Amino acid sequence: MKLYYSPTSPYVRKVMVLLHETDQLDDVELIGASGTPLDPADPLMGKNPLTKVPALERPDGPTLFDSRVICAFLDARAQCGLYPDGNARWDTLTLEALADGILDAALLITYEGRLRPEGMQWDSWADAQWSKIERACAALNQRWMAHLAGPLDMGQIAVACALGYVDFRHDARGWRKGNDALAAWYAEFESRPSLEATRPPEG
Ligand SMILES: N[C@@H](CCC(=O)N[C@@H](CS)C(=O)NCC(=O)O)C(=O)O
Repeated sequence: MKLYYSPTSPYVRKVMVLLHETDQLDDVELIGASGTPLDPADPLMGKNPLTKVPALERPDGPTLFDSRVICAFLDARAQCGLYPDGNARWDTLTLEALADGILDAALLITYEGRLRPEGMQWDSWADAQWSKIERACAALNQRWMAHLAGPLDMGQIAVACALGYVDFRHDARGWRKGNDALAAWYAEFESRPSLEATRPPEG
């Protein structure tokens, strides 16, 4: 299989952490495909019409996207149970959606600052995206700590990748304030070898 990837993409990181945790790294060749909406990555043309990473090309089926689909596929392939059966599955999927929502908002702030010409940037809009992240972090801190402390699942991996990206690009906004339990959980979780091996490079 070929994984179209970017080393700084937090969505790709979800997949990479899963590959580490489920011992499937050797089954995937990494193909660099960093791009932006303004400058789509060439290797993704014909693979993912949305020209986003991650995308997973398979020898025996259509290319998969997005990160949630790829993670569910790879987990099923290795039968690792990172998406549990029964009622717990809906909690895991909701937690992953919450984490991806943090990422979506954080990426929009990044694009606003990096891609939009300076005179056209709109601080209130970026602040409104940040409000989503604040509400999501508060929800994690208040309602999801028992789940985060439980057996490893894809929801936890997604939350760690989301918080890692917020640290990476928007550290100055200070997501830890008022979220002590979440910050303590993250401090421990990010020391897992799979998280350490996939930390984004500076820049
Ligand atoms: N919902 C998608 C989001 C993927 C995404 O936005 N990836 C970014 C990199 S972090 C990208 O490829 N952006 C290029 C673009 O938007 O054109 C997923 O979960 O995989």
